[in-house]
Amino acid sequence: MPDLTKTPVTVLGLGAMGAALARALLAAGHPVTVWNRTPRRAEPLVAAGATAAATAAEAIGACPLVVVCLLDNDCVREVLTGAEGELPGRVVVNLTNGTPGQARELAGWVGAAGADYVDGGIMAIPPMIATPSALVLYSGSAAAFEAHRGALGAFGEASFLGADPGVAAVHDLALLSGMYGMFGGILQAFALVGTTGTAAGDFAPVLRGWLEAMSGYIAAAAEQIDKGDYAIDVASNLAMQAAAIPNLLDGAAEQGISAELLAPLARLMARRAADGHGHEDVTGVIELLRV
Ligand code: FVH
Repeated sequence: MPDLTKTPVTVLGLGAMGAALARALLAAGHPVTVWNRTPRRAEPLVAAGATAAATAAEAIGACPLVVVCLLDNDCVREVLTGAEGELPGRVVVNLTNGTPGQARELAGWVGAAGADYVDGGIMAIPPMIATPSALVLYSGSAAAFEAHRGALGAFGEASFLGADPGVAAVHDLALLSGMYGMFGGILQAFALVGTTGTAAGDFAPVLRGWLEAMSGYIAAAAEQIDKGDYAIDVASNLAMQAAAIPNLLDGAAEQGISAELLAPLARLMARRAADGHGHEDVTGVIELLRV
């Protein structure tokens, strides 16, 4: 049974993530109204206690807090445009992945339609929602975030990053950039070692141990970047690394593996070393990213 003292919440979008968000709100006792383009996806949530709305407009009209989690921000704009008349007085929390520019544009559009806007980035996969490992980044209307901090806390740790609606997306994309860089390296490693007949499962603990040992680079790089000094505490200088990294490309080619994931980084390292920074750390490559 929903707790009638808790804020009623609408969830638009019942894909893997939207459904997990709706379930978390139900588990926290909120009355929940759901809408999805394909209505049958609402059925398990209705069985769990949610109310299904026939249209997005009906769903938005049902609750003061509207959580949106669709495939992309084109869908969000399309769905909200069709329900614009119900927006005045609502708080829209958009947890759809997107760019900072999209978030700022949506904030302006939603604001002009009479609703408060908070953008969000979910740093979790659906099974992590409502566990202590889930982090959700928010930015936009501080008053709207504070008013609904309790409900948003149902998803996991809620971190508010400021009034610029684009900031949460920047942090989200930065964290995902780190993740995809790691994924790329991991795939390259498995592909390369697989050419020797080594099973991925056998290599996995070795790779994990190595990456964990190298994770200290995050803090070391942060210190160099914040000081703007890439020559401090250099354990393995760029000249050495720039000389070694072609071996990663050439060795992959010898083994019949593409090195296209690594080639751009190798090019930047060579450029930075050729620019006279060989005595510094690889961290200085960040200067070439600041175009
Ligand atoms: N799942 C994850 O691991 C990540 C974790 C971090 C955050 N992302 C972002 O969350 C958004 C939604 O992701 P999702 O996992 O729920 O995605 P799907 O399961 O593919 O569901 C997509 C929903 O979007 C609806 N939809 C698609 N196109 C339209 C449209 N033109 N009009 C209205 N709704 C649309 C779709 O509806 P249907 O196909 O069931 O009718 C789903 O509800 C996303 O930004 C991730 O990057 C997830």
